[in-house]
Amino acid sequence: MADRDTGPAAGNGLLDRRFFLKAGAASGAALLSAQACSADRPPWMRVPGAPMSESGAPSEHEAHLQRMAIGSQPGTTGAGASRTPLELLDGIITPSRLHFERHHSGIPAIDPDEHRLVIHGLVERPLSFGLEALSRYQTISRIQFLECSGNSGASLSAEPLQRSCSQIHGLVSASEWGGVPLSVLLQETGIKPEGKWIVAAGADAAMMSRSVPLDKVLDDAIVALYQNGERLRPANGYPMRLFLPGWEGNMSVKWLRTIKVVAQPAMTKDETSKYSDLQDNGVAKLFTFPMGVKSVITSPSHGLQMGAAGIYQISGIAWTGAGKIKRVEVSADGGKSWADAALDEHVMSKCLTRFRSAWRWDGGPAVILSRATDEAGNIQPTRDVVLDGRANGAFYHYNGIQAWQVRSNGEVNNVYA
Ligand SMILES: Nc1nc2c(c(=O)[nH]1)N[C@H]1C(S)=C(S)[C@@H](COP(=O)(O)O)O[C@H]1N2
Ligand SMILES: [Mo]
Repeated sequence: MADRDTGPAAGNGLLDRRFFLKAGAASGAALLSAQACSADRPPWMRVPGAPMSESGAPSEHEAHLQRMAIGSQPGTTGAGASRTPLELLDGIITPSRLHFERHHSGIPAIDPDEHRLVIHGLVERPLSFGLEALSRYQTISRIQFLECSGNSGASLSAEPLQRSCSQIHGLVSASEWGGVPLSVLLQETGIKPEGKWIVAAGADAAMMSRSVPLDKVLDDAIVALYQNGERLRPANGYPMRLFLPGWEGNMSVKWLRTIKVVAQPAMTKDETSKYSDLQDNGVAKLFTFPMGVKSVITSPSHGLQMGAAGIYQISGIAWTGAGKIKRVEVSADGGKSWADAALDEHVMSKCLTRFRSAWRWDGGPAVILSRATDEAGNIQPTRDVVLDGRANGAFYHYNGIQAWQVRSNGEVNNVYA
């Protein structure tokens, strides 16, 4: 095995990203003798298996795979969030049942036959669309992420909180979203020349409403009807939601009910008192729409236990509102040296990208981190850079580098590096 270019790529045991391709040497599997292969058949091979079913469910052995850190505002039931268990998943698609949820007043019980989407305001012809009418248009689908701009807000805490990756960063998920381009519906209604924004509102009791510039709407906004091939789940906007690829999740209004074309943003509560970032100088930044370039190592991460010293895969997800992820670097020595991680085959615009690095852990303490760069040239900032100029308590739009400290006993802690 002389010609391997799979040696060290950076400090503290980080190996070349082609290590797993070339070496195949990491295997933790035990070698078997031919005799052992013909050993007694296990019980499940001695009886016929279970029959078919109308709808699938995860293995009973995977019952721990659930949404995490579910919390509601005091005095409410459905105003809160649940998080995707990032550290227990691989790949880039979030199973629909594990997509994070963020509701301001719970999940409305909408009768799809009664629900209408009304487009009005500065249009030539106000129109009302039922689900059936919408379903006649040609739909498109794209695999893209949705991230709450409150995601990772826990990283603003003065001391690093000992929470899992999903507890800190689990307000991001990716799905195949299918639906009708909003531009197509606006062609039907026509837009008056003064129309420059839309105000989208939902059919929930919170009547979430957000202003969206028309450029974005005509670029890639869709009225989503499908999530991973099936109709939207109620929690994610059934029967229809606005989906704005790459932009802060709050704007992707669920249970979409009205779209009003307007000349100026409406300055709703959700774009002024909330989802804005107060600066040190007392001025609040409004309308931070695209989500910043970001990555996080999902494994190893806090709550996962390392075994014996040896070869490990460091794996995680990266994403950006600016388009595609171009590069992810990983460090195993607290940021002193970095090596390029391998990106999985599917690197798509405004989607999660899976990255992987090979690491020879020597069993000693180590601080591992990841840093993403996107095709627009944006580089994921350090925590200090994100915090610079922010007022205390301003917590939206955090995209700083996440560091995990691996301890000699195999525990993994959240640290600031
Ligand atoms: N109508 C309505 N739309 C909404 C919300 C809401 O509470 N009501 N929450 C918003 C927020 S803050 C986010 S992050 C996303 C979450 O979408 P999800 O629950 O499908 O993950 O929906 C947005 N759209
Ligand atoms: Mo959100």
